[in-house]
Amino acid sequence: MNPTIRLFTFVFALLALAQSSLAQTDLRLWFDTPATNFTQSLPLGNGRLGAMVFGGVNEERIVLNESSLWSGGPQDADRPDAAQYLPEIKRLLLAGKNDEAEKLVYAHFTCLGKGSNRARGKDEPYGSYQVLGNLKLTFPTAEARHYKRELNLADATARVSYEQGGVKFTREVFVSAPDEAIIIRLTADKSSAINFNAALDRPERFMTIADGNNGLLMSGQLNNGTDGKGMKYATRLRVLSQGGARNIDGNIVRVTNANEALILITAATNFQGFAGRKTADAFAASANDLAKASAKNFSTLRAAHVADYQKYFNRVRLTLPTNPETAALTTPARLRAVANGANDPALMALYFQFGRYLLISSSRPGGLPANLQGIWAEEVQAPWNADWHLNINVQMNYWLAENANLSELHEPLFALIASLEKPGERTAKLYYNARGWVAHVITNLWGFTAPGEGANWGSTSTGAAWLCQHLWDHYLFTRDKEFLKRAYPVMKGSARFYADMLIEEPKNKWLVTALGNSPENAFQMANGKTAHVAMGPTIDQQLLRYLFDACIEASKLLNTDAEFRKELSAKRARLAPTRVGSGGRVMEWLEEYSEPEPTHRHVSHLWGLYPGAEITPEATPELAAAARKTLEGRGDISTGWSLAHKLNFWARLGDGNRCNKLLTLLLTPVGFRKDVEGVRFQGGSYDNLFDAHPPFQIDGNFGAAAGIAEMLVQSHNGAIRLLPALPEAWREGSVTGLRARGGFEVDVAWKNSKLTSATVRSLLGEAITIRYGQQELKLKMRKGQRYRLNAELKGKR
Ligand code: FUC
Repeated sequence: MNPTIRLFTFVFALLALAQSSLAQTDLRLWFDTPATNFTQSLPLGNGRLGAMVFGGVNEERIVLNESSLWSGGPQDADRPDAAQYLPEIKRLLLAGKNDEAEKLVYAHFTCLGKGSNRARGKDEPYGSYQVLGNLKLTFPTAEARHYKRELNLADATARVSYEQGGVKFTREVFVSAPDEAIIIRLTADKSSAINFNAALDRPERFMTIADGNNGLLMSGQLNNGTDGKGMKYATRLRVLSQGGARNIDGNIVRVTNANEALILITAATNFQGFAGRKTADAFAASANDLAKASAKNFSTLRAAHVADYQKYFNRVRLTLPTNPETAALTTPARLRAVANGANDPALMALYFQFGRYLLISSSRPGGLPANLQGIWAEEVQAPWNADWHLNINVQMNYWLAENANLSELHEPLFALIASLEKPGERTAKLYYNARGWVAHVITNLWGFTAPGEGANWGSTSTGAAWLCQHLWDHYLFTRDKEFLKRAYPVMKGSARFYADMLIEEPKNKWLVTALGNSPENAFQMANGKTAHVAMGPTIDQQLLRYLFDACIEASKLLNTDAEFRKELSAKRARLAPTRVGSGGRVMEWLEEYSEPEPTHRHVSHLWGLYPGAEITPEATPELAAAARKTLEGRGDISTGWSLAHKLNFWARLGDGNRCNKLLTLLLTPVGFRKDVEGVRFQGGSYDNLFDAHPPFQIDGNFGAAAGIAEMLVQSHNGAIRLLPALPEAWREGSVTGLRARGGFEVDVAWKNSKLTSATVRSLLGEAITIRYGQQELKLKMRKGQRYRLNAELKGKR
């Protein structure tokens, strides 16, 4: 080789190497074995229908879900005489007798009846989200080789493949939103090779019968906790096969010697509440969907699915350095490699996109919001009833909706919020004798707004305020005035409630919530007793500042409610401020109590740091320093969602390396470590990247994805910050399509840990300040205009 060519070859090789470490992130989760349990199976969904693919060779199990399949039913859980006890509860709180107040709350200010029945509400009126059933496919038993099972986030399809007796078998599974069906195709590379039986079952309350000459119908009715006549559902399966034979044997479909088979599954319930299909007849709806889907061929179904999915998914691309030593490993092995110290930023990029994938698959406009497990559950008694918890969890599910460019998918949460207004008005009246509406800590499909059954956790009264933050934040991102017109009355109703329930505390004459509860955390009083119920916990005050500000602003924008605005402004000015305690940490309550559990998973008093924005390093450096101390005191180790919350906190504090540490903890395989830094650690990731509380709880997946976006671009308080929390390990990379408040779309690229270029597209034509480190640029673009800037924030339109 002549020297010039050699030099070129060398340079090209170098370039290729640099490229390969930054290649487009592999968007696959994959395994070389079938799943032996739920948290190894692969989730698919269209927002309403869910499927978890186990991929067994001799028996395939696919767990089926339908998002409205809840037991329980509407109930009156409000105590009619609760308000009678409120004056005495307040008196005790004002006198510092929180433990006595808490006793009274237990006796008279919880919900009526069993509430969530300590998270086991399936046979109570509260109910539980339940599994729809299992599809079981049994195949002739034989040894398999070259087994592979994968979920590709690029096309939202799961694939299982293996070789048996020289024949390569493949299964493809996806859940189509346009065709409202779960679609499974079985193929082989030799003709007449496909043999299987298909069956449908569920743990209880089902009957499966033949449906025509190539299908099954599984139906039943769940317990409503009163007369047993709860939700009705129907699941239908149809097998379309080519070649060979097909017949029905009782409640089994048998396929023999086929060339190819297509299995279609549809399902519906008769839920006609605030969102979802609203079909009175589950039998008719599932039959209708099935008839429509089976009239199309596989490639038509597949093309429609991919196009529909990609219109959301492809909006954001994230590329982080690939580690050649881990890139080729199966997903579980990759998790273990990272836990053993390997650096794998690309796995974090995959985890980010997995979060986006899960939201696209579990939350679609017109549908129900993602619950504690999204839409995926294999039990009839799901953990915590897989309900909507309002003291962080359902909100965390939606933290990524706006910044990760999935704004429309936020809508199911708004539908849930609006649905709570009416029952919440009754709760507000009966408990607090207040105007407006309130929701506490838990809610279900049935409009539950009463306090939870335990005073220690169920008495947080600012669930509604936290929900309303999502309405305003959606407006801040989109500036959608029509939306604001619909959302404002709901926000106003919530603000009205709190405006009524506030009381004046004696020491500083601040206005504080009463009663309140800093989510689920206990404190020790001077008398040595432990309590949870308090007036004016810090989180409440931060939430109300946010809500009142939002209502004041919105009422101005909509030119309405001048009187109410005045009332809110006056009360807002008197809300207890966020304060720093003698230990230099943010105070969680009005008093400096000692804490029985200093590492408690909730870090509620930093709500103002994230998702709120009243604490920032720029505007409130002392509070930001106190927030740091608070986080150091709490420690990093906790449940999955708590790790995700801390990730967002550290992103706001601008500490990229700490974010990287939290992400590494989130990616630690469950059970891999017994303790970290001397603290018992159970959280992390399951093999399928589902977040572990434990058990599986999806909020951590969503919260972590939001946090990764927040590490790269932030947009609170009127400025877009580029790369505010970049870890050293993410030396180079790029992201495109993140959203910023004010209607902006942002792309960023960096090298050697420094910004190289960014593009800001203005969708609405608003003025904006761009920040990178200490540099600042004020920009005014026209609607639709884009601005490309370099590392010095200099650029061109
Ligand atoms: C909150 C948390 C718990 C759990 C539950 C579903 O109450 O405090 O850790 O995540 O929700």
